[in-house]
Amino acid sequence: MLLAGILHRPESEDTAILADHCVTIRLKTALDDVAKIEMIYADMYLWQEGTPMQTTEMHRGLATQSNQYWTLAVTIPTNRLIYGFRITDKSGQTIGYGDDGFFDDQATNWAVAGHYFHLPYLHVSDAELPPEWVKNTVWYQIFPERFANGDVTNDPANVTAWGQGPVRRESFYGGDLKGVIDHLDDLADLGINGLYLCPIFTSPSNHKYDTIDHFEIDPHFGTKADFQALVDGAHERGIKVMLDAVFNHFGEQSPQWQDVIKNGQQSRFADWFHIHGWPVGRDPQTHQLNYETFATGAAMPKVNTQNPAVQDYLISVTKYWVEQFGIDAWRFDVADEVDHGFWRKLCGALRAVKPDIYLLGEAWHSSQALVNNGQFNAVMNYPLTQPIPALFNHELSLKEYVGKTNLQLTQYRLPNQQAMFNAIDTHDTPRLLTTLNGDVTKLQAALTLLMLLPGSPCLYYGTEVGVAGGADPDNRRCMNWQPNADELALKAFVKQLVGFRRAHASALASDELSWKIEGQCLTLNRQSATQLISGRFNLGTTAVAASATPAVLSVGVHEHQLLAGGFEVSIN
Ligand code: ARE
Ligand code: CA
Repeated sequence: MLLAGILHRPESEDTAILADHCVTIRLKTALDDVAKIEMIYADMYLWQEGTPMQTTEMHRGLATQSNQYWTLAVTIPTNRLIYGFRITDKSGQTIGYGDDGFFDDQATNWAVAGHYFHLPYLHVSDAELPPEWVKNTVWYQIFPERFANGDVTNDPANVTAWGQGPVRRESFYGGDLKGVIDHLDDLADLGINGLYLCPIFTSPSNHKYDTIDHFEIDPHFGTKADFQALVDGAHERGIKVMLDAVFNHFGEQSPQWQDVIKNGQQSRFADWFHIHGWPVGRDPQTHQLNYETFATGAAMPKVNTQNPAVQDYLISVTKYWVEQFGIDAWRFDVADEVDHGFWRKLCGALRAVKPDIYLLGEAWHSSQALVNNGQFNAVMNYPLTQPIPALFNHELSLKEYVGKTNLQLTQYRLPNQQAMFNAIDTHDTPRLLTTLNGDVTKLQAALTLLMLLPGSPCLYYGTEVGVAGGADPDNRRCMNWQPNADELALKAFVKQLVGFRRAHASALASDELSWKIEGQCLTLNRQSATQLISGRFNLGTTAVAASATPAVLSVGVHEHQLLAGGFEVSIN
């Protein structure tokens, strides 16, 4: 038995409280090594008084390229659990595995309390369950400067005509909040029920990640009255609203930073930033900045979020937009470069005013330390979504894709997995259509796979009408408000797909997920208590027989054949 491949850690992602009295236990072994695992468990006090241990066989769960996961959901009437694992490998060797490591699988050994892992008491509050509504949400991300210009009177000077390229770093096109309000019916018609707006607070740039005033709407975007109308209009249509907060840094034109420049060490904001020398600026010899920033430019001075005055200020900002305008969620920019202590205070303060708020951190990598632990419900789940275009571009084999995806699906507990923000493309990445070299069928397939995976999927504005674009800033082209017939057909498909996802949101949130690779056909099965949803993708170069069950959604199915590049979704 490959003991080195075996691992379980209590109160980690390996134990997920799903509800009161209900916990899922997970264990990892080496791939293709183990034949069977039984979990042996009890309430410690009842066991000490003579109640026998229970033994239940674990289920074979997801497999990565190197490991097999095994899971078991158990109901614990007393909420107290001690447990160990009896592991049998393919050669028939059996061992015990518990809190003090591996031991001989003899009845006497199992009578030693020290051999058991302990979950001394399950508190459902410790599960930090994300708000229920998130797993039923299909998001739509808007970069406000480029979505729609609803009010030309608030346009910045020298706007470029709508849709005229190329998009430059400094371009302005005049998009605003009124433009979003004007199209709420279109968005509701598309079927989305969450809106994620990139920053809208006062800032000199078109992207507004360099905030000047966190308490004001940028005048080129509109007024607070406009914003209230946007939130109310969205809510009337059942659409939640998420704003983007940039707390890792301020814009260099913020009054706080300007005060530091003006008053130096005497500034009351001197401790609001990470400054290592005076006067602030570049060292005349080395040309290095003597203060910390976002990335390496000078324009975004990094904020000292360990300073209690800064904490109070930023917390008041987030509460203001929740309490005054009723927003439903916050996305926190560069969350991974801000201290956990501050996030805990901020998230706690927000949950105190709105218990079902969705709090999302921006991080591009495995972020267990940011999820729960008093912090975010989820992170931006790029590690799960980025292999999707790679699959359809044949940059990953089917097996590699499945291994990578399963690895990501094991990174967080199921309730967080269901709340992960699954965007394939955003304002920070090339657009999906461009990554897929303009292939609309691949785009449809990629979006379908996204919608079949656990998590809260997001569409980047314009995806539904064929907006293309390379890396930033080309990925921020103007919304296409004059779609041609092909683009309208794509929009109709996306609408159907979003409708399908929303109709089956609870089945698609389950953790019963399995893959089947047959030649160049990849099938993703999502099994719920009542139905089996299957998505089958033909990544090969020849047609194969279509599934016997009529597809509820398909592209490239013709005369009972699933054509090369085609896909079908069926329900049994
Ligand atoms: C742009 C260009 C820069 C250029 C700069 C100067 O991208 O190359 O030097 O302009 O004009 C905002 C704007 C950007 C702007 C940036 C700086 O939207 O257009 O950059 O400000 O002025 C990493 C971070 C992640 C960050 C991305 C962009 O970890 O937090 O980089 N994302 C957020 C927002 C951005 C925003 C900022 C942060 C700053 O979503 O829109 O930028 O507020 C890997 C790594 C990631 C890395 C990712 C992308 O996969 O794992 O950590 O993300 O690549 O680089
Ligand atoms: Ca405008």
